[in-house]
Amino acid sequence: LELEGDLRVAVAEGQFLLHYQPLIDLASGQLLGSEALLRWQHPQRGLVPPIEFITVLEEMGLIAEVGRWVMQRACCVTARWSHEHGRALKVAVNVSPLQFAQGEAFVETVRAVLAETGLPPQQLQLELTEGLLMSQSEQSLALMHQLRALGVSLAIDDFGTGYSSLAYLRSFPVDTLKIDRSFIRDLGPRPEHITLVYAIVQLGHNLGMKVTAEGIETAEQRSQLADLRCDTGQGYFLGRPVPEEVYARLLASGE
Ligand code: G
Ligand code: G
Ligand code: MN
Ligand code: NA
Repeated sequence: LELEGDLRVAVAEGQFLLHYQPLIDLASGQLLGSEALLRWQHPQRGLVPPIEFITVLEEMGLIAEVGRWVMQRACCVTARWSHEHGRALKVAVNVSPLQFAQGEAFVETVRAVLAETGLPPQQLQLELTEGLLMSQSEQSLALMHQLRALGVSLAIDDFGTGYSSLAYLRSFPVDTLKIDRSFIRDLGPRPEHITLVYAIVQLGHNLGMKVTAEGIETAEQRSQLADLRCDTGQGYFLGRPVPEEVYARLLASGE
C-alpha cells in the first residue's frame, strides 16, 4: 500500500531511470548495442530493481505510461549515441503483456516514439514474453505483423521457460530468440545442456531467426556459445547493466 502510494509519486515526479546492458556479437566480440532495464530511484530506499515493482505497476494500470517512458528514453539516448559514434547501435526494450494487450494503441505508441526520437526503426527491438506464443491468438499475430511493418524487430524473451508451442513459433514473425539464462548457467558442467542449447540455436536458425544467449557469466560459457554458433550474448561476463553515463563511457572507449 505504501508501495502503491510511492509509485504514484514516482510516476508523477519521474523517479525512474534506465540501466543499459551490453549486447555482444559472439563471433567478433563487437558491441552491437544494449538492453534497457528499468530502475526506480526511491528517495529513501535507493535504487529499487524491477521485480519489486513491475507487477505492482501492472496492477495499478500504470505500466503503459511507464513503458512508454522507457521506450522514449531508450530510443532517444540510443539515437544520440548512434549519431555521436557514427554507427547504428541497437536497443532492446522489455514489453509488458499488458502493453501488448493495448493492441492498436501500443502500435501507435511505438510509431510516435520512433518519430519523436528519430531512431531508425531497425535499431529498436521489442522483447515480448513467451506467454504470447501460448495464447496462439490471431490478434497477437496481427499485432506482431503491424509492429514488424513499422520496421522494428521482435524478440521472444526468456525463451524455453514457458510453454511455447513449437508449432506456433513457426507462424510468429519473430526475429530473435533470447535463450533464458537458466540454460546458460548449467552449460559448463552439464553436457546435456549443451545439447539443449544447440537444439534451440538450430531451431532458431532454421526458422530464420537470430539467437541471443542471456546470462553469460564465464569465459567458458562464452566460447561454448560461440562454438554452438549462437549469434549474440549478454551477461555479467560481457557487461553488467550500467547507468547511462557509464554505458556512454563504454561506447567512447571503443569497447
Ligand atoms: O534488470 P533486472 O534483471 O533486475 O530485471 C528483472 C526483470 O524485470 C526482467 O524480467 C526484465 O525483463 C524486467 N524488466 C526490466 N525492465 C523492464 C521494463 O522496462 N519493462 C518491463 N515490462 N519489464 C522490465
Ligand atoms: O527477463 P530479462 O531477460 O529481461 O531479464 C534481464 C535481467 O537479467 C536483468 O535484471 C539483468 O540484471 C539480469 N542479468 C543480466 N545478465 C545476467 C547474468 O549474467 N547473470 C544473472 N544472474 N542475471 C543477469
Ligand atoms: Mn529482457
Ligand atoms: Na530474459
